[in-house]
Amino acid sequence: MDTNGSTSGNGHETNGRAAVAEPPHYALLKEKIAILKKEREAVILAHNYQEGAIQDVADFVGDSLGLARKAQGTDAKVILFCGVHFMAETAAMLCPEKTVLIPDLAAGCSLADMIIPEQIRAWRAAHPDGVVVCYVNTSALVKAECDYCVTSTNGVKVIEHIPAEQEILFVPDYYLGSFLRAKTKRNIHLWKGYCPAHAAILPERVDRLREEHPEAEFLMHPECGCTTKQMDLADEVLSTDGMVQYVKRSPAKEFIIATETGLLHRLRAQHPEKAFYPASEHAPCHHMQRNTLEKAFMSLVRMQHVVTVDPKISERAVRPIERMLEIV
Ligand code: CIZ
Repeated sequence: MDTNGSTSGNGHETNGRAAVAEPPHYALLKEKIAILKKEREAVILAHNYQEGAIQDVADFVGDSLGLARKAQGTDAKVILFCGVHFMAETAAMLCPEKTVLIPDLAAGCSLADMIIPEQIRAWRAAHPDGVVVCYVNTSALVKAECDYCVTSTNGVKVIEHIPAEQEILFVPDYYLGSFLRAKTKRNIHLWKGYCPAHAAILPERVDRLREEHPEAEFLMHPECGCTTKQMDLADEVLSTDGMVQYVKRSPAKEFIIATETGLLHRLRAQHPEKAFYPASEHAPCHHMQRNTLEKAFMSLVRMQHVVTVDPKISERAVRPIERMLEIV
């Protein structure tokens, strides 16, 4: 497998956690997926939060921005998108000529569900001069109402690109929005959405881990809610790909990672000599976990589940995404 997002995990990582063996049938399933992928002329894109076995069969593992770029750049006919629905929608909008599949159609996003188009229209009406900036964790229907899209990797750059005097309405993640407001010192109004997986990361456990591993660097995702008071204590506040890049550069040997636990697979596979401690054992995203290796296999067998976006919605929803891609 690739690359920048490459992993070579075997399900036996020990750096920072007990070894967990993969089910015995996974080896055969991985071989079958590799054969089917060729037959279907497919590429497999997997988000950093996907389970390790899916990351292992992927051609590219990354964050939503990296995956969107890979989707745009591939000449494969089929994209098996192992992530959640809004990410597959983005790939479908950027590559309307390709078939985009998702292993489980119910792999959604609780954060994205915290705002609907009518609420954006009402908020805009109350702030007629406001520019609406959405986090990538939003449905195509919501993106169609927005001016700019951001990811946690590029949020600061995109906000800084917007004229300084402009009032900004940020949806849906309150904590990422607070982080961007603190970083850019801009006039940003915040929607009060949050990610339940990141909300499950409790400051008490972070405090305990920091005591147990005083040499460890503490890397925190900006979606973390309860740990917001610890932002000042974090060595870095970073997106998932930001964490991957940071760990590569850092001489530290131990890290406390405050984000969805799927990222640990990639970090451990890339740095078997370093130890990674999850800031919460309870931070898997249940939507991400709906995709399994079996379902990825069945997706390629049955060419299911095809993700499409109504062209009238897509025409509007793709604009904030393209604006973002032009800036970063
Ligand atoms: O942009 C993404 O992929 C998300 C949702 C998180 C991150 O930090 O990578």
